[in-house]
Amino acid sequence: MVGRSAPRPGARQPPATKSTRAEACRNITSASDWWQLLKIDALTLREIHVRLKSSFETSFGKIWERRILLVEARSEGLSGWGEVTAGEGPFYNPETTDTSWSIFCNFVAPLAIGKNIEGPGDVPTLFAPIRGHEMTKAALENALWDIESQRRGVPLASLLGGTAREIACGVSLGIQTNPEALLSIVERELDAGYQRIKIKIKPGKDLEFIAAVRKRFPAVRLMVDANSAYHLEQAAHLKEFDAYDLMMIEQPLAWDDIFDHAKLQSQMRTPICLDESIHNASHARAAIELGACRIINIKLGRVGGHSEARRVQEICRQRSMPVWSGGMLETGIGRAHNIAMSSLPGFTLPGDISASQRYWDEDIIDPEVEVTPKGTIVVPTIPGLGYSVRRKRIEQLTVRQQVFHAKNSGVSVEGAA
Ligand code: OSB
Ligand code: MG
Repeated sequence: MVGRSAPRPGARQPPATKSTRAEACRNITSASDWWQLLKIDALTLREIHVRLKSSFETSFGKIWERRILLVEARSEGLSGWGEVTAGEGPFYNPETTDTSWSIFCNFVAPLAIGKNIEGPGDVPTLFAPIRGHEMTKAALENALWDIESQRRGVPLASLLGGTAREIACGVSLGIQTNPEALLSIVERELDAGYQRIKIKIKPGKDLEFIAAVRKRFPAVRLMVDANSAYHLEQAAHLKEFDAYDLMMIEQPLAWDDIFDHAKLQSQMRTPICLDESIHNASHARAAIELGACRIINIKLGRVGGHSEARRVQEICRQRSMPVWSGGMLETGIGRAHNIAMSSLPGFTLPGDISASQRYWDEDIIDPEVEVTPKGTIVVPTIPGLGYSVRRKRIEQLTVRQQVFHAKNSGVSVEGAA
């Protein structure tokens, strides 16, 4: 499906009558209905404000209040949801909540609204003229995958090619003031069942913390994430990490580098995992062929949506490179998409996908994401995202929204602050 062009003029059109949700599902399930196009009738972009239960500190900053954009797409009575995973500032990657709002309203929505496409696999081609802005494009593409799985009456995970019934979960722990504070959090998360611990590090807050966790928990599956806080000149220091039996060090060098990571990997025993530098399947191929990493973190937003995420995992699987799903402090909508993606065959390592209650007092989906005592999430088996979206709660949290309607001639836009 990936890479197909937009529908040709004269292609058969979907029925003119407005289907109910049940009819829409029925209409598409028979094999003879393969031609039924996915019609993008309306889009709503919302900004919600939500407060994390506790602050989260990385090498690039500390966050407590989140400003998150949600995309709702509508097609013939069905509604699908996606989440923009950009941060509030351009410190993880160049996208932010505000750049995303602007790019979505000015470029992404106008390209998509009113279009009839064969399926969400056509979206990368549709958005190809827009360079970068992967997280913004991903939110809409993923919303359409949600709709497509409802149209076909299959769970999103199966539609994507996922086979796992449960996915393995780890936690990502922010930088703490001292090793003792970190140890008590690690203990709590291991008691909750999580299968691996990731700790955020930066120069001055690394070896002492790693050594303390390793000493107290000799057998724990442990990894670190530097979020680009080091330079190749610090290779001798980074090599000291080899003494602690880490599963991997995530993105030690620059956010846009692959080449220096290859130089560093050739000097280190600890596997390097790339996060920030991998935006698409071709970056993944370059990183693998250069020997820049031994593991890849796939973030659905960072690579532009489910289509590209599948291509990245496929390239990695062919080359026996393990992958896992990263997280971006998402609400339940982004989390549900990450769960579906993680059911794909290449995802052999525990991801940064943990329970809603670790982040939020109250999530925006029902049921909330829960983790079993053995540190897994059960992949939903109902059509769509597998969780219902709590529209009332979202409305309460919304600070601005913009609605785009397909009209016979062009687009109509309706905004509300
Ligand atoms: O590098 O994985 C990262 C959060 C924000 C930005 C970057 C990262 C992270 C996390 C959190 O590690 C993962 C999560 O629990 O969602
Ligand atoms: Mg990371």
